[in-house]
Parts: sequence; structure tokens; C-alpha cells
Amino acid sequence: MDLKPLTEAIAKGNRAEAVKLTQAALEAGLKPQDIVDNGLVPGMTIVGDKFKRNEAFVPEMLIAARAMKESMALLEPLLVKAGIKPKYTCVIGTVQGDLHDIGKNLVAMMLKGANLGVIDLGTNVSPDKFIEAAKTHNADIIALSALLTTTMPAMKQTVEAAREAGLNAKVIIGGAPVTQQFCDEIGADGYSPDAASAVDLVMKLMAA
Ligand code: B1M
Repeated sequence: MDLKPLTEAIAKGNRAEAVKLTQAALEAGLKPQDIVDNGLVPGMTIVGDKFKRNEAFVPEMLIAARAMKESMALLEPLLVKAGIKPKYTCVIGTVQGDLHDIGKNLVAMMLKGANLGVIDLGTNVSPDKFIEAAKTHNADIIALSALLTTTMPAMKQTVEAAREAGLNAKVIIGGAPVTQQFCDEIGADGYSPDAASAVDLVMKLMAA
């Protein structure tokens, strides 16, 4: 079965069509993992690429992510049953003192869209909470978001805490006031300017 129409339904955020085509793909005997990798993920990639080129905006991303979520609801129980887990796990949160979560949620959605396991710790997350969650979930990535210049130091503290704990996880950072220069200064493993590029960054770090 051709999965291109499913990819298009995700990219357009057409929930009903995405669910129908996911069901049809299952009935045609396709493996759930193949449906995720070759049907759903490419749909989110299309939206992410458009977002990077300023051809799509936050609402389009949210609508596509919702379609992906509904299709995943059909596939997830089957993936769990087959013992298939996402290849990489990421814990994500907005750093201590900071309650902004719109950008962080978009990053989480894009990472989920790329089929990563995402544990969202919410907002106002202390360095200790990040480290504890990274240990509990054996995270490959710790993703920190900050929207306030006053909370950027909490990113530095979290990077330091991750290093002190001897974690192998890569720490990535982002948010409107954050820059590559700041990333270099605090010794984080990577910076991404937007949610779609965060996926590229994670894939690059995991491949390295
Ligand atoms: Co606040 N706020 N806010 N705010 N707020 C800003 C950030 C501000 C720039 C407004 C301004 O003064 N012009 C300013 C910060 C100034 C500064 O520090 N330089 C500010 C302030 C001062 C405050 C308060 C202190 C106001 C007050 O109470 N006096 C207060 C702080 C509360 C707190 O956090 N402790 C506050 C509160 C709030 C609301 C609660 C009202 C609300 C947040 C609601 C929510 O998030 N649930 C809010 C909002 C909405 C904003 C603005 C208007 C919009 C932020 C946003 O969601 N943008 C913002 C002004 C603005 O940006 N125009 C402002 C959309 C979002 C999609 O973009 O989050 O940048 P962004 O995410 C992008 C990228 O940055 C990147 O990807 C996303 C998508 O591409 N990205 C990552 C984000 N995280 C990433 C992580 C990554 C990679 C990429 O890797 C891990």
C-alpha cells in the first residue's frame, strides 16, 4: 500500500483522513513501525521543513501534530505489544523559574513526530528534576527551553548538574533569548533556533 496519501494527510493536518488511512494500512498488513517511519514521520518532516522556511506557522504545526497523535493512538498499543520502543528518549522541560511553554510544547511535538520517546516535565523544572528524570528514563537527550533572560542561568546550572551526575545524555537548549554563543559559553551540546531544527540537531547528535 502506498503511504504517500497518509503522509499528505498528516502534513495537511487532516485528522479524519490520517486515521482512516492508518487503519487501512493496518488492514493491508503493513507493520505498525513501517507506518510510523514511512507514513507519519515524513508528514511531520514536511511541516517542519515548511516551518523552517517560514511557509508554515505554529497553527499548521499544531494541526499536523494533532493528526499524528490520533494516528499514533491506533499504532501505539500495537508497538507496545510488539515490544517496539522509540530508538531515542528525550526529557524536555522549561527551566526553573520559567512558565513559558508554547515553544517547548512545539519542540516536544516535533520530536514525537520524529518518533522519539518524549517525557515532558512541564515548566519551572529544577536542575535536580531534569537529572532525576534523565536517570529514570535513561534519556539520550535532555532538552531545555527558556524564554526569559533571567532564567537562562538555570540552563547553565542544569548543564553543570548533568555533567556532575556523569550522564551520557546530550543537553540541548533553545528559546527566544538563547543563542549559539550562549550554548558554547555554558558547554551545552547543541542549540537550535526553532522546533523543526531541534529534530535535525537531535538526529545529528545521535548519529555522532
Ligand atoms: Co512572557 N515574556 N512573561 N508570557 N511572553 C516574553 C518571553 C517577553 C519577550 C515579552 C516582552 O517583554 N516583550 C518577556 C521576556 C523578556 C526577557 O526576558 N528578555 C516576557 C516576560 C517579561 C514575562 C513575565 C516576566 C511578565 C510579567 O509577569 N511581568 C512573565 C514571566 C512568567 C514566568 O515565566 N515566570 C511572563 C508570562 C507570560 C504568560 C504566562 C502571560 C505567557 C506564557 C504562556 C505560556 O507559555 N503558556 C507569555 C507569553 C505568551 C509571552 C510571549 C508573548 C510569547 C512567547 C511564545 O509563546 N512565543 C513573549 C513575547 C514574544 O515572544 N513575542 C513573552 C511563541 C513560541 C512558539 O515561540 O517560545 O520562542 P518560542 O519558541 C520557539 C523557539 O524559541 C524555539 O522553538 C519554538 C518554535 O519554533 N524553542 C526551542 C523554544 N524552546 C526551545 C528548545 C529547544 C529548541 C528550540 O531545544 C531544547
